[in-house]
This record gives sequence, C-alpha cells and structure tokens, in this order.
Amino acid sequence: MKPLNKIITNKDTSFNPIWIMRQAGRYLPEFREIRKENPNFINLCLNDDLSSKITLQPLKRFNLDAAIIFSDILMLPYGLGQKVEFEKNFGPRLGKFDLNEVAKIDEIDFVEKVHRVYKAIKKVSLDPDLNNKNTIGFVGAPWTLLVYMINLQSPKKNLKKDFFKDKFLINRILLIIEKFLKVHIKNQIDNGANIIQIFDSWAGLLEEKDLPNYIYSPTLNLVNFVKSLNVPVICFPREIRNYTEFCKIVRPDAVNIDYNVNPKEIIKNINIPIQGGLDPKILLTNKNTLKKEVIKYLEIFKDHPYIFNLGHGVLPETDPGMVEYLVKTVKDYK
Ligand code: 1CP
Repeated sequence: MKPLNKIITNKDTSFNPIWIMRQAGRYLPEFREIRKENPNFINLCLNDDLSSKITLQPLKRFNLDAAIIFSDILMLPYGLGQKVEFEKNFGPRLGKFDLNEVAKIDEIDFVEKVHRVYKAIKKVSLDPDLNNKNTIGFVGAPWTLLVYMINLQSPKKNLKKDFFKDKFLINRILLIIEKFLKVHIKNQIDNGANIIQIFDSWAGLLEEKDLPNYIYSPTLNLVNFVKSLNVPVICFPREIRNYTEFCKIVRPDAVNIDYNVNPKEIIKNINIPIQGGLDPKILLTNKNTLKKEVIKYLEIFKDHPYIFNLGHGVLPETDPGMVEYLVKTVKDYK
C-alpha cells in the first residue's frame, strides 16, 4: 500500500508521510533554469517531457512520499478555450469568458487541448522511483476556478464589485466547470494518479450564506465522483472559516488545513485524516525554529492520521536546504 493510502484508507497513526504543496516550483534552481528557457508557462505544463521531469525534481532531492504533477488549476479554463497567460510579477491573466464559445466545446476538444497533462502523469507514475510513492493529480475547486474565470486575474483580497451581478451566467459556468472537472479528474486517474487533491484557494472570500451554492454543493458532487472511481480525495478549502462544517457536509477522505487553523482545536472536531498546517513562512526562519514548529504539529497529531504538509504552497524565496531539513525532521520523528 502507498504511504498516503495507509493514512487515508487505513487510518494509520504509526508514521507521517510528507509532501509539500508547490514542491515542484520556483524555489528550486533546477526548475528556474528550465523555466528561463520556457517563457510560456502553459506550454511548459503541456510539454510532457519537461513537466514530468519537473514533477520529479523535488523527489530527486528530498525523501518525499508523493509526487504532485506539475500542472496548474488554470488548465481547465485553458482547455475550455479561454485565454490564460502568466505574467511575471502579476500572475495569471485570463481572456474574457464567452459562454457561447464555451458551449461549443465538447469532451473531445477539451481532452485534445490538455491531454499532455495526462501523458506527463503516465510518465511520472511509471517511474521506478515512484514504486512506493503516491502520484497526486489535482484540480481547482469549482468556486476557485469560477473566481479566475470571471475575475480574469487573481482576486488577492477582493472580488470585483460586480462579480455576482449575473447569477444566470455564474450558474451556467459552474455547471460547465463541474462537467469538465470530472473529465479532467477521470483522465488523471486513468493515467496513474492515485490521489486527487481539490484546491479551493479562494474559499475564504465567501460569506457564510454563499457557501452551500458555491462551495458545498459543487465540491460534494466532485468528491462523490472521485470516490466512485475508488481513489481517495483530499480537499483544501483554504481559509474557510468552518472546516468542521465543511467536512461534515462535503465528506472528503482527508482535509488539508491552512496555517490559521488551530491544530489542537481541529482534532477535537474532525475525525477524518488531516494534512498540512505548517506556515510556509517558518521555512524562511532558521533550523531551530523550524524544528520546534514541525515537532509541535507532529506531537499534536500523534494519535490522529496525519500527512505532513504546509498550510499553503512553499514560497519562491525558500532555501531548498530548509526543505531538506523539514523532510528529515519529519522522517526522523519517532
Ligand atoms: O514559474 C512561474 O512563474 C509559474 C509559477 C507556477 C507554478 C510553479 C504557477 C502559476 N503554477 C505552478 C504550478 C502549480 N500550481 C502546481 C503544481 C506544482 C506543485 O504543487 O508542486 C499546483 C498544484 C498549482 C495549483 C494552483 N495554481 C493553485 C492552487 C494552490 C494555491 O497555491 O493556492 C492556484 C491558486 C493556482 C493559480 C496560479 N498559478 C500560478 C500562480 C502564480 C497562481 C496563483 C496566483 C494568484 O492568484 O495569486
């Protein structure tokens, strides 16, 4: 059995596997070198030789338990024909969403645009170094994708004022997102992904009254879909104020917590396996502080099925030496 399945399926508490959100990325000089030669980020994700190589880069350096495929949540709007670009020091910039154009796209068109992501997953999952490790596929949650597809750029702290103006359009887009996310998930699993993580990075932007329509209901549909394919699903509703209620309603197999969650409180209320929590900024301090914080999480989760990870993605300015020390600290913990 693969390490993450031992925790999620068997509820093993005798060890803590570790992987790191955004582990394949900008803090690694070997990634930056490839990136320099490949200014178009989407094309880089769609180059399965390079994207599979980038996926494996952190595993060559560190004793991690899982690979997460080097791709992006915005491959979904890209596959639907929406323009998606990544600008330096700005982030994603999307072209206007045209419902009439998108309505013409079928499953075959979508897969044709993004199939190289699946090819990369196949390559990664067949790598002998991954025999005893997980291959994680992922998608953005419907809400977070909706945010990018309508806002057309990162919302940072706020959505545009008229974001919710056209409810008809929003609900149509949500249905389209859900349909193609299922296609995207199924293809990732068919090509070797043995865990699916659903990133809802902007869950924290919603008021409580809007959670059922924009988060609970569409995410529950996806969670049930992944479960029907017999693959565990981890949800990360980042900065949602009530993780307990989220877990009760959406029922993922495991939940990733962000760094504002009090780990001592959460284990009192949530009985499914938990992942993550450590503030990525701790990796910018020093080894002593890092070790203290890591041990704190491991002690709190001593008797709870727990996958070590961060409370959000690793920051680009992180020293890879600190990541190495983090992994070693988790692995040496008894
Ligand atoms: O080199 C570059 O400029 C590109 C930086 C980069 C990378 C390395 C982006 C642009 N995406 C990725 C890869 C990526 N994105 C992965 C695979 C690598 C790994 O985890 O090891 C994953 C899982 C994602 C997921 C993703 N993309 C999320 C969800 C997680 C999170 O960080 O909240 C989100 C919100 C995105 C959108 C996105 N893509 C890239 C950026 C800079 C952003 C965020 C911008 C923003 O809105 O603030």
